[in-house]
Amino acid sequence: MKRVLTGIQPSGHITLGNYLGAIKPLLELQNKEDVELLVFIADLHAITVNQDRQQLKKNIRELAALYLACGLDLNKAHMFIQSEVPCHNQLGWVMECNSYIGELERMTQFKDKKQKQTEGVSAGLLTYPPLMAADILLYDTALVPVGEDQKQHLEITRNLAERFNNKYGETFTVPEPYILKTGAKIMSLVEPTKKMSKSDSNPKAFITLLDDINIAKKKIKSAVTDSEGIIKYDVVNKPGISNLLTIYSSLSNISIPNLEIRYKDSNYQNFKEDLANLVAQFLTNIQEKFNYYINDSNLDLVLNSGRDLAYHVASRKIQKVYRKIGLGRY
Ligand code: ATP
Ligand code: LTN
Repeated sequence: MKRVLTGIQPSGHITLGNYLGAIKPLLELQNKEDVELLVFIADLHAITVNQDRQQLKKNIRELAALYLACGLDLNKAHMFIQSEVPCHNQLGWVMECNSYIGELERMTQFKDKKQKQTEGVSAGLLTYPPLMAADILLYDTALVPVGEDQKQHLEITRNLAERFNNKYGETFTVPEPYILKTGAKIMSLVEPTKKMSKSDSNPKAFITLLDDINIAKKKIKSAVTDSEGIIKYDVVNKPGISNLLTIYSSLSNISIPNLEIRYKDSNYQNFKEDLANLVAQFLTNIQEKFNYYINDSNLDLVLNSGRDLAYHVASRKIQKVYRKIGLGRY
């Protein structure tokens, strides 16, 4: 049985980018036989930048309900909150001690987020990848469904696993990223050469799964395109329309070439109208389910049982790691 694991930060509501880049491939894997999914809310990662206490608490709960609303099957999946399983911090420290400052400073996400920080850069922003490596390696994860932006973090995770295995003997499974061909990098609706990000200061740049339906439709209709008026996929010269084609294709499972044929004689207005309706339909469906799960008292039971299972698996790995290193009295 293969173990599949992924996490999302509760730094805001999940965007269409998060869904298409991380949740859609997760659901695809869920439908295959012989997999066990571990899905978690990466709250320890979220505090690498400033978070408001009340908002963070709310985001954590809403993210849990959103995972379920997206179609997580609890017969195959376990969902938990990262900070409730202290083994993540324990292995995180070990991974930090096996990482080099130079390799962490080269991470694109660190460089980007460092630039955006106005009130000083936390050390956690730099040591984020070893914590992410710990998240993955604790569970002998085989596959990690993520968006394109996390490829570099997966690479460092693989390096850390191999480095540890070489130094202390076989301890960790070396994981593979699982990245879809279409939808792994959804771009901002305002600046289509920039990644869509839930913490963007301009809310017109992203659509969240909990956006008001009419506002979401407006965001699609006002998305930046170009003045050529031809619906053609060309990331370099036409990043805006290419991004909308990617969103359309990922949501409908119609290939981009087929969409180009379908809209050959059409215009941006009609194309955007159809996409806005498709997005609206998708969001309506998720939001109906979300409203059910967020008010369901079972949500806590699901999170409790996910936490217990995660702790059971992860604490055994921690003991093994501590023993190999020579820590304490193991
Ligand atoms: P933040 O803005 O707080 O950094 P984010 O929106 O970038 O957050 P994360 O929580 O960092 O999202 O990422 C969760 C998952 O969603 C990761 O697997 C990531 O690769 C994926 N993801 C994030 N943004 C996109 C995007 N624009 N397109 C496709 N996948 C994405
Ligand atoms: N780094 C990811 C979130 C994340 C994650 C993980 C994803 C933290 N730990 C482990 C997959 C596996 C992000 O938010 N960009």
